[in-house]
Amino acid sequence: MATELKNLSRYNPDEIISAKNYRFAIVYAQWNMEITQPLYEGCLHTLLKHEAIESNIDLYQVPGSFELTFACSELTKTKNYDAVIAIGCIIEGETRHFEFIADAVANGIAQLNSTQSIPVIFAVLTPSSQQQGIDRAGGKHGNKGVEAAITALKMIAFKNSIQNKK
Ligand code: DLZ
Repeated sequence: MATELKNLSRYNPDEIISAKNYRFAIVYAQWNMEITQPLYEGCLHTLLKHEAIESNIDLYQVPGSFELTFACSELTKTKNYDAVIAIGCIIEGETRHFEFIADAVANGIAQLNSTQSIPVIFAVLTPSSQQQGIDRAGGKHGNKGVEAAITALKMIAFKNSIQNKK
């Protein structure tokens, strides 16, 4: 799945619901912050651009991507958010640590999505190099944080559409 061929940072804003009535949590990992920070900023600016109210967006930090699952799990259980957005960047290293962390967080967040009813958006990059991460955090391949915000709004719209059919 080549992300360079599917850059969702470019989208039609008219097709996206207003974020005005919704509450968001953005959780980002402090590892590789030179990448997670612009991802978080892109995400935040996009929610605000779509009329989210600043006081309805809470920011949380965790040490590394591995901790994102715990944080998102707590946030879906204890707070009244409409969407939780998990941001991390795991850069491939010389050992298999990369695989363990990437698998754990992908599986952890997938499990949250199938066991509770708040969408948890997966904005965790797994680049082979720092440059690949930078390219996707406001660089030549867009900003995956922007895409995460749009995905959150699309999932809220999806949930609304199901509830309206009840
Ligand atoms: C330990 C570690 C390593 C080697 N690499 C990364 C990384 O590239 N990106 C990331 O977000 N976190 C990394 N971590 C930290 C783990 O996610 C976690 O914080 C520690 O293993 C402690 O549980």
